[in-house]
Amino acid sequence: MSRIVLVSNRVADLAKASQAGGVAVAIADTLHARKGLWLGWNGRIGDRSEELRTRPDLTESDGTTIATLSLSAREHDDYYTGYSNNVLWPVFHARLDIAQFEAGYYQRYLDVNKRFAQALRPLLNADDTIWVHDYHLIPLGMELRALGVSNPIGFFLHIPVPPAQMFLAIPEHRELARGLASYDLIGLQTKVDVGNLIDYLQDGVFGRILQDGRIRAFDRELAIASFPVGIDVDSFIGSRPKRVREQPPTTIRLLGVDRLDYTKGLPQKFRAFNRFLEKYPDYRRKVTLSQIAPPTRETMAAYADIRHELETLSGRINGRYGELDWVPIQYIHRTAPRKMLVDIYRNSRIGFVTPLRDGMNLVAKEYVAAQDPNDPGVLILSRFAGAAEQMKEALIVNPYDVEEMANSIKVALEMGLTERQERYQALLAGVRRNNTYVWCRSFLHALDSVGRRNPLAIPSSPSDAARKALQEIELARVSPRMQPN
Ligand code: ADQ
Repeated sequence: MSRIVLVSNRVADLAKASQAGGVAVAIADTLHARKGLWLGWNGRIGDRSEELRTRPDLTESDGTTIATLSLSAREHDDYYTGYSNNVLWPVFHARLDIAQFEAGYYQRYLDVNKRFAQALRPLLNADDTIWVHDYHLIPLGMELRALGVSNPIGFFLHIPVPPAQMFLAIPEHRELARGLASYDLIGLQTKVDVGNLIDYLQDGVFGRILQDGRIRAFDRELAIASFPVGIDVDSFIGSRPKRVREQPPTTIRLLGVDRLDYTKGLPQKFRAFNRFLEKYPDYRRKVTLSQIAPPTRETMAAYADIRHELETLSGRINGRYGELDWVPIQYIHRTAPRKMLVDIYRNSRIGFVTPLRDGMNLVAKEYVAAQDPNDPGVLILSRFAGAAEQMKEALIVNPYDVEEMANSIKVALEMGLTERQERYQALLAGVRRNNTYVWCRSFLHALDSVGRRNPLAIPSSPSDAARKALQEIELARVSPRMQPN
């Protein structure tokens, strides 16, 4: 089996991957099984001599080579904060209004991608399979091709693809499209994303759909398919954990767990809870919204604004409805240890997951996996989370409709045990079917098919992809940790 070479903006700590529970655990297992290499930014900012800038630091971890590079302060400002997070992140999440198109970040974004490619080139073997992750590295495949790399290269985008009209608003959209066309396989979270990208390639850069389903653009042929990201289900299921202390003990908990990001719909969620308390006064003192929202990207204005807005909103709602022995909104602005998170998921009657737009949203899947089968809670899920494409048995809501969300809280609180169990069982079956190992194996299976130069059979649905991957896993008789849930 060929070696797998992974490239992403940051490199995860492989020793701690199993605690992370999401995509990191499957990637760590794959790298281990295929004796891989992982290249990324080491998180440090500092200028190095020209010669050292393309020579990564190499370390070995359990048979995997970890190669890391640092960024200069200007690269960090323009490649990471600037183009990746102030242009691509907002546009891909349908926020054209806050994208900083005119700031001139693109050139350094391209330069860093070029430098990553130069650093990787000497480390590659002829039969390596290369897997590039996420929006920070769209041009990487093109830069590798320019250096003569002909290995199979796949790209997975963790965030959503916007409708074609929004993609066209990016001044450098053609260059980005040329970068995307350099890959053999592009993996996206949902079928909607696949449709959006194909529409854009057809409308924006005259791409053509070929008979085998691949797309021809910029004289290259590439496959585009959905591979929904999953979780390591078993790390969220266990013996019943001891209950976390409640406030007061009889309060029913609604739970939100989201990075503090303007895409996660937190102000709308707080307003919906406010409306619920206003409209259904009998529930006051009986229900608490616990929102755990660790800070990210704090130096950016849009993130400071959302933090300020949430502090004001929670203060206002708590001031209006709170009592000496009851706080309506517990707003916690930090990361919770994973073990504690599992306990909180299990002891929350409602998982309240209402992003305005999200590639997938793993919290929705983690919440379901952690439930007590005898007394499961209810998932309220935004229709604009990628997860909604698969998790149809959740209470699906429009996160812009505060009234609908307020009503859905009441529906969830009053749902009978039988209905809760039926929905939970159906949701859990889906979360198991499309777990993180299936995601990883099905993407690599498809990419390896491209590498063998066979006409790529694009899976017609995620479940087909999952089935194929499962068969392959069974045939390969891999170690127990690699087996799907
Ligand atoms: P994120 O935007 O980070 O990921 P998400 O999928 O929800 O979003 O993953 C967050 C992870 O962080 C979850 O595993 C969650 O448990 C953890 N987390 C969040 N808040 C936490 C807290 N307070 N304490 C501890 N852990 C916390 C991007 C895309 C998503 C896509 C993922 C994976 O934006 O749409 O689902 O990548 O592809």
